[in-house]
Amino acid sequence: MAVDKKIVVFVGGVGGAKLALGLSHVVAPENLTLIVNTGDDFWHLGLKICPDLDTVMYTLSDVVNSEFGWGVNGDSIITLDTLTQHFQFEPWFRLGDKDMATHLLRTHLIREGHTLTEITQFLTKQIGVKPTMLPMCDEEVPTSIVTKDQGTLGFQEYFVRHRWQPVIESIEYTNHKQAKISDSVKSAVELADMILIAPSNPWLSIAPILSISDLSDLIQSRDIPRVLVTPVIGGAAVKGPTAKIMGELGLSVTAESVARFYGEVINGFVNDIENRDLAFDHVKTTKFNTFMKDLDDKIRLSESILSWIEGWK
Ligand code: FO1
Repeated sequence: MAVDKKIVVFVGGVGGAKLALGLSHVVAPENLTLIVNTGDDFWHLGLKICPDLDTVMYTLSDVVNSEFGWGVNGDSIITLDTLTQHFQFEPWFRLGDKDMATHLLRTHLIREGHTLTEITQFLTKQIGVKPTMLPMCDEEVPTSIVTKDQGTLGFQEYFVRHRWQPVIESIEYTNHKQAKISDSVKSAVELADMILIAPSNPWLSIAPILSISDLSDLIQSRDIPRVLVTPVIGGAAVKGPTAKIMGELGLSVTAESVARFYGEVINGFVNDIENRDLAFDHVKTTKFNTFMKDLDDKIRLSESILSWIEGWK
């Protein structure tokens, strides 16, 4: 399938990376731009860690750890084990030895004064990712989780250290009003023929992107297909805490709740065959099997979405 439209995809971590991989097999690289969440980024052991950027980068360069969905395939943890054995330091965030190379180089380049956009383009091209990958912005805009029982936690403390078990009261996106849309993100959105929102967690992965200064307005100003792929299938999320968070935020775990959350940002919705139909006037909908367990599923879903959008009048 030859797709000659310019496609921008907003994407978070593991779930979104699956669709990004499928699209990368059916869209020419010069026509595909992935704008990735950096609200999960943090500094750990002196290193700048960008989990979602790395998850997408490793997935598209075919080195991702397929069991976890993040990290590098066949990685060891000799450095972390040494921290424990020699210094009784118990790391709670698993950084593999091969993965560490990415964090070392990125941190070095940041200290040299390069922007995250420049660094991401350098790392992705070096490792062999063909589509353009952009961080949502160059500034740090860390997501914090206000919990009922543990106070306010940094994103990775909530997600990894506490295994997303604390009950969420609210989610805070910090510094997002001061952060600017980078020139690269702005021109990608302005030139796009269609925008897709990957089936990533709406509150933890996509909302941080949309919270950046005027990005949400810019997206809505584009009279093009702006299509969400459901992250909810049959009343559950495929992986991770989406369903749990929806319950804690007082929402029913349905595709409809997710579509409502995005409001006017979307005008198209790819629902799953297991979900109830949506009835929204301003949103065109279709239904596919959106569960992606292998590469064929990812390619098939990508092709189905793009052919459906091609048929829009
Ligand atoms: N997720 C975990 O559940 N445990 C980890 O120890 C962990 C380490 C890790 C290291 C590098 C990286 O790029 C990702 C890592 N992740 C880990 C995944 C990541 O924290 C989350 O999946 C995302 O932030 C949510 O999208």
